[in-house]
Parts: sequence; structure tokens; C-alpha cells
Amino acid sequence: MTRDTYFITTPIYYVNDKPHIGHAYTSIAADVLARWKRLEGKRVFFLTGTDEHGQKVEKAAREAGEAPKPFTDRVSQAFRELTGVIGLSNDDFIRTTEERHYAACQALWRRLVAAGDIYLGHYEGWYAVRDEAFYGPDELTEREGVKYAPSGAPVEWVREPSYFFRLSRWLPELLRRYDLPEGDPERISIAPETRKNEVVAFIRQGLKEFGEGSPKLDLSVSRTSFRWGVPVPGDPDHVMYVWLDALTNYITAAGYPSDPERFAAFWPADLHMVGKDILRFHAIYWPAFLMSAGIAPPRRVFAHGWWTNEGQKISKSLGNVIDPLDLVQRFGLDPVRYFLLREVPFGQDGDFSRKALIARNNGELADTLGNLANRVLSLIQRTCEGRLPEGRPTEAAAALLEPALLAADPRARAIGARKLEELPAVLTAYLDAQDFSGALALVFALVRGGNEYVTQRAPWALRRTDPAEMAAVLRDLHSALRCYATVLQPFMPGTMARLLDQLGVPAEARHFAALAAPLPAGTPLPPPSPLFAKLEDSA
Ligand code: ME8
Repeated sequence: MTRDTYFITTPIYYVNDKPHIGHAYTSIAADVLARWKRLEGKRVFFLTGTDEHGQKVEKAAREAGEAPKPFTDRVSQAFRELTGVIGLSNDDFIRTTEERHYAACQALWRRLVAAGDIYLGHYEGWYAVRDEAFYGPDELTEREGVKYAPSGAPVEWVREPSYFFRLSRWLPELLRRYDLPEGDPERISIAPETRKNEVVAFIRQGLKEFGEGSPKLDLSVSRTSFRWGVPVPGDPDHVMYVWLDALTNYITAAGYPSDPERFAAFWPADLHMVGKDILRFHAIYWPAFLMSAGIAPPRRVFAHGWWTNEGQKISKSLGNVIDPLDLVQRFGLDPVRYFLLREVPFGQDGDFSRKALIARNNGELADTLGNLANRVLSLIQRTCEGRLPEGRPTEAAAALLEPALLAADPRARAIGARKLEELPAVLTAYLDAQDFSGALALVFALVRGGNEYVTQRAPWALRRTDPAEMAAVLRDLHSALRCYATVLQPFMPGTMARLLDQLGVPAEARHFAALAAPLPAGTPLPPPSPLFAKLEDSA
């Protein structure tokens, strides 16, 4: 069953500090998918925002000498501005300190109570404020008298009254849903496979250690030792555990509980895009809360990897945090967006290196795509009086596509794609698997094919011997470029808009279905100008 809506989310970011490359990475990946689905013709809801409660944020406010509310207003604004800097097309920006979100959290809490899944007890154990997470004693290591969580965050001993959520009750059901076949409406799909295996192993280990239904597997979901959170309905001594509050943002923004019609159209979310460090919250706790409340769990959660900086772990103490604003100012937005999604297979860890970014920009964007566009468009300017030449039936466009696609590409073979116009369908298969680098590798293989085709057919030479053939060759190359530009829009929206302008493609003909309708011969094309600048390493 396919819906005409598509709901995609980024994590909501902690406002304890300013935005860094990790935030930009998750958000750009989600943005590419949101833009892709819009070009497919879906009604998209793309959500991002900020996570503003909890001890970690309260502590950051205290250290800044501010009250939590003005502090979060200020830092949240920096994340809102980041959306502009990195070109996000988000439809909403949620803050967990908003009224609508309190209403959703409290409504959800009441449903958990009604389901019999909330009980009052005492929490005693280890808590890492930095991760806002509880840890078992076996997970910790000790150095110089301080205990640390596997994430490297120090933990502290906490003992306080707490409400618990009967997570234990939902674990077998989670395992069942992860394993349902693709296409089953109840399936919760977790990717990549290796991450899914970790989640499954974690649940199985818990079940083995404590036994099915053991309260040891339940989750503490309220705190009394600080106030910066959503009050628990009926017991204002407690505020909700920040992860219960934070995860709820996804349904708040979809219209829960105030707009049931909208909620029915967009929920369950098609994809929660997250980093590998927060998969457990999204793949275990969140679907369990939802199932307990009688709400469908998300369809899919994808956990991406982490970036290092020139080979080093990124950390504040090493002073090597990468500021996305700096990157964009130095290299330009589209080269940065392209690099982040091209360099590393999505899901794996990767190393950010200036040299690698410059090599991708110069070798692929400027010398391959920019060069093809410039060669073809300049020839059309010079030899066809700046007007789109008449096409005639040649096999040229197919020849541009077929060798790379059909011979080498498994996803193209799987759907039997043969023509250039089918490229969006092939790439949709990549993007539905969140394989951004695979999609880009395929497009750039084709662009290289386009350059080879120009060299082989030498249209400048045909001008004298066979002008009609020259026109047909240029027309085919124009169609190929239009197709490449169309599918690259989600990755590099600004530059591809310029290329489509230069190709004479009107704004309303830039979605995928429009590729089936060729532009009329004689369409005037503006004089071309270079799309990408070559970058130099000026350290
Ligand atoms: O986790 N490389 O917020 P956050 C790649 N508020 N990604 C990185 C990274 C790196 N070096 N460092 C961090 C939270 N990230 C919660 C989410 S959702 C209901 C609540 C990613 O501000 C990290 O994996 O710590 C995560 O996806 C996001 O940036 C960090 O978000």
C-alpha cells in the first residue's frame, strides 16, 4: 500500500550548545529525501526542531548564567538559522517548550496510564546527564574513580521516586515487528542491517538476563530532582523523562492530539533519520510507547554513522568541532552537501577532510558535471543561435544511459530500466534504501558517459559535415543534462536550479514526471555561465 504522503524527520537537537557538523549531516540527508519525494509528487511533511528540556540543557543554561527559557530561546534560534544556512526545506520547526507539545506529551502519558503501562516506583541506578540515559552497572567502565558509560559520558548515582513504563511488556512484540517481511504494514524497519542486529541483540540479551516481563526491563520515565520538563499529569512533583518528551515531538507536529485528520494523513512517520548513538531510543523505546498508547509505530528508522575530523574524533575538548556555517562560507553550500552524501556510504562512519572535499568538488562537480554542461550549452549557443535544436529519432540518449545502467547497475536491472527517463525510478530505489552515495555514484557515471559521448561524436566537427546530426547529438545531450539536473536537485538545489535555468526548463517542468515531455525545439537558452568554481586548499 503506497500513500501519497511522506513524513520524514530529523532528530530534534539539544540546545545545550551551538550546531555542529553532525546536526548538519542528519538534516541534509533528511532534506534530500524530502525534496526527492516532492519531485516524485508526494505530499511531504519534513520536520526538524529542538529538544529543550532535561538536565543537560538545564545545566548548560546554568553555566551560561541564564534562566532555562531565555537560554533555550537564544540557542534554539541558532538551530533555526542553521536550516537556512544548509538549505533545508523543512515544513515545520518544533520546539519542545511549545504549548502544542506539552498538550501532546500529556495526552500520550494519559494513554500510557490508561493502558496500565505506568506505575510508581523508585529509581536507583546510574545516569549520564550528557546522554540523558540510564545505564546498567555492567555497561560501565571506571577510570580514576569516575564511572563512564560506553559513550564516554560520566555517570552519576541517582536515587529518587519515579514513574516506570512497562517496557518489558512490549519487547517480544518489537522483535516480532522487526522481523516482518517488507511491505507488511506492521513491520518496523531498522537499517542498516548491522544496526538492526545490534538492537535485536540488546533486547534478546535483556530478555535472557532478566526473563520476559521482568520489571528490571522497565524504563524510568519521570524525574523529581529537577524541574525543567513537562509536568506529569496528576503528579506535578514529577517531570517527564526528557526522551519520552523529546520523542513525542514527532506526533505533536503531525497533529496529535488536536488535528486527527492531519494526523491520520501523515502518521506513522515514513522515516526517522537518526545518528547511530540514538538508535536505541528510536527503535525500542519510541515504538513501545506508541504501541502502548494504541498508536502505530514508525515505519522505518535509519541510523547513520559518525564523522571524524581529519582522522580525529570530534570533541569540544580537542577543539576540532566543525561549524557548518564556516564550511558553507569557505566551500559553498552545494559542494558541502554533495561531499557529505557522496564521500561516505550512508550508515558508515567517515572522515571529514578538506582535501577530500576539494577533490570531489574539482574532479566531479567542476570537471565532470560543470564541464559537460558548459561544453554542451556553449555549443548550442554558438551553433544553434542559442535555441534548443530540433530532435530526431536517434539512439544517442539511450546510448548515454545503457552501458552504465544496464550492464553495471543492479537496481536498474531489478526494475528493468532502460531509458534515461527511467533514471528517477532507479534512483528512487537507492534513496528508499538511503543509499545516497550509491545514487550519486550512478549519476556521475552517467555524466562521465556524457562527456565521453561528446568527445566521440565531436559535434563541432559534424557542424560542417552533417548539421542535422550535430543538432540531434546536441539535443540528446541537452535531454541527458536535463535529466541529470532534475535528479540532482535534491542534493544541490541552488546549483541545479541555475543549470535548469540555463537549460531553459521552466519551473513547473522540474519534477520527475515532467521528464516524459520534451521541451519544444526553439526554446531560447540563456548564455551559459560556469556552475562550480574550482577550490584551492588554503588551509
Ligand atoms: O541526540 N557525526 O540531540 P543532539 C555525525 N536531542 N553525526 C553526529 C556527530 C558526528 N560527529 N555528532 C553528533 C540528541 N551527531 C537528542 C535527539 S530526538 C527525539 C532527540 C548526530 O543535539 C547524532 O548522531 O545530541 C544525532 O543524530 C545528532 O547529531 C545529535 O543530536
